Amino acid sequence: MVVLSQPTALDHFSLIKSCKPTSLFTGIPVVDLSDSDAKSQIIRASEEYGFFKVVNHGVPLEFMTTLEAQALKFFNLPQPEKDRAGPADPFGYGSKRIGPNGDIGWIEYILLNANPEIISHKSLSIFKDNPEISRSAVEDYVSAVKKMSCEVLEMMAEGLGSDERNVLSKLLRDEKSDSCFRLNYYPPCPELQTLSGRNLIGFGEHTDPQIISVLRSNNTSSLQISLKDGTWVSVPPDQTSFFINVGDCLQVMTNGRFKSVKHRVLAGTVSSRISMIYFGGPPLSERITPLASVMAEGEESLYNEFTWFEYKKSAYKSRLADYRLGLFEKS
Ligand code: GA4
Repeated sequence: MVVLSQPTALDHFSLIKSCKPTSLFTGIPVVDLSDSDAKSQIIRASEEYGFFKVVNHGVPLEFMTTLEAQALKFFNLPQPEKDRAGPADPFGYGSKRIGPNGDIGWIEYILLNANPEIISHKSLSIFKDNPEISRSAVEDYVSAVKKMSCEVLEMMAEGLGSDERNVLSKLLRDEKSDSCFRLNYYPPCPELQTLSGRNLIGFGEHTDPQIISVLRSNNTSSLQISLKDGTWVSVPPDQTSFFINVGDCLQVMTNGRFKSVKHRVLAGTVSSRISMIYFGGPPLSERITPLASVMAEGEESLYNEFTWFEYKKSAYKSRLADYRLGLFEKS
């Protein structure tokens, strides 16, 4: 039996050998969205890291701080009150269990469908039953972040030589876009101090299945990304900026030119981490194939064609750390 109710028993959680958590990586590319050269910076960063930070992004700081404060109020509620918003299936409140296949992390979260019609729907129980988090704060935040994500995708499309500037952004703007939004809370784990030389996993290593993910966190440095050579590095936090991840679909749409970035979050000993992530995905029926503009003459797709529905179905059968694109690679 899996014992999840004893936070002191860390036996069921993943522990990894410490990897110099204090050394922050100084090489994360920073893209100033107001810079005339932003699109080539985005392309370079997506090729080299599949990850970059954006500044001058235009999302009001107030949207971030308001939602963070509300999320903290919710996560600080007594457990039985939070449990009423769960279990996540996949949407709703979740604690420790990530996905349907046995992945466990030192985390609590709320997962929502990011479709504006669904968020605004009167019957959505999360806002009815949990007044700590207001519908308007989520709407303001998600719509501003989605707008900025579309701008980034438009710069990307231009940088990739597409003459259709909205070839990527239209997938997020589509009313049937299958995007989601996640509030993650990583409680501090004081018992960690006794785990000399080891770290507790908050959210295990994985790549994001969608096109693009846009993350904002508080001032904690527990997010790590894996570099091309496989080394894990810690991302210096910046609570006024956003971090962008290339997702699996974008890897396919660039025929492997951009790599979807492997990342993970470690648990902290004293401070709690809070992050908010918008996952921009295409409509379920969308066929995911390389963009014409990325293909050299005679170049073939590295992947068998699939729809987002097929990919998502297969993702939900996988474990978090699996290389999900492997099943779709041409042999
Ligand atoms: C990773 C990215 C997003 O958080 C997410 C996750 C989803 C979930 O938590 O329900 C998944 C995970 C994520 C990938 C593989 C499957 C599905 C948990 C899991 C084990 C919401 C998503 O879209 O894919």
